[in-house]
Amino acid sequence: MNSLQPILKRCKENPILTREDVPYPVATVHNAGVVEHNGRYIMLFRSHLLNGRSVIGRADSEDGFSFKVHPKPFLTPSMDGVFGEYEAFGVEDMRVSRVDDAYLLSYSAYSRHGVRVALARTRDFEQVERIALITQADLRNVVFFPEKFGGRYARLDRPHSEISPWSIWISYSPDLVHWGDSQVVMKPLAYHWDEMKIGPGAPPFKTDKGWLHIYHGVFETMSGSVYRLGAALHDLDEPATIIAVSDQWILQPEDPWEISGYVPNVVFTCGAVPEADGTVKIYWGGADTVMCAGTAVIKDIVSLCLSDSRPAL
Ligand code: BMA
Repeated sequence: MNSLQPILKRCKENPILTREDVPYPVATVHNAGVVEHNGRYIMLFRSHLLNGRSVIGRADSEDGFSFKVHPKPFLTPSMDGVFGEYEAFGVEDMRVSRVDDAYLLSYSAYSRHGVRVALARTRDFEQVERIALITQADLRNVVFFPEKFGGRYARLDRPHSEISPWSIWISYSPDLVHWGDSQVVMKPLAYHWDEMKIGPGAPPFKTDKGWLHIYHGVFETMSGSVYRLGAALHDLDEPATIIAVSDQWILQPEDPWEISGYVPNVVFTCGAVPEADGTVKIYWGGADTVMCAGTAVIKDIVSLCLSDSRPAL
């Protein structure tokens, strides 16, 4: 892979969604979960409101690249009960996974108590049912596997720690509410593009060689952090086992709207849509300001993981 023949090809219409496309006042459009539903692509994107707190908006598309935003936000902080207490500072970075006959929505819930992850569910993207706060503080970036393992749901997540660089963990649940059997599956690698911290990105999707997970990794430079995207393959039956992690990143900030914006030098994914033709559409926020998309051939990413692999732990 090199920048002349990238494995992940940027869409020439990038950025595909900006704040100018949103019919209510927002400062940014970024970090969106995306899923295919009834032949349409649904994007659930984060926006900073003009007070600096975030809400989730919805945009729909026929082709996965050209999106139209709904007139009202899809999810705003709850005003009631336990969700009201823990979402008061905003809702961020939603991921969407189809599991069984419903879509699971996980998002960061910010409050004066820290950041934790909430789980909601929808079947039609009209009615949204909040289910539970599924982590304590401080933890972000929950993505669900689309299938169960031994009857249990599985998720990847990213706890915060002062002892270890922030790493990717797996947890299981019989009912989506109670989670446990947690273990670390992948850690940042010293003096490497993801040495500072890593976190789950898009929900993993199935390939014939394993579950492919596009994650984010961060490197600290003299002028701040650089967020890039990488790829890891998890065992199909035992997702806690990582088969391979690509030594190289698959995307780094290069376009002007990735290098400069609300937070410079950031590409951050919350969603990828695998297609029947063997390609995958990958979506990322550029500089926490705009939404971008690109496509890759799935087997090229899998081959990169398998042919040029670094240790997971
Ligand atoms: C992370 C999260 C993301 C954000 C990224 C870059 O810590 O806050 O939502 O995209 O930083 O600013």
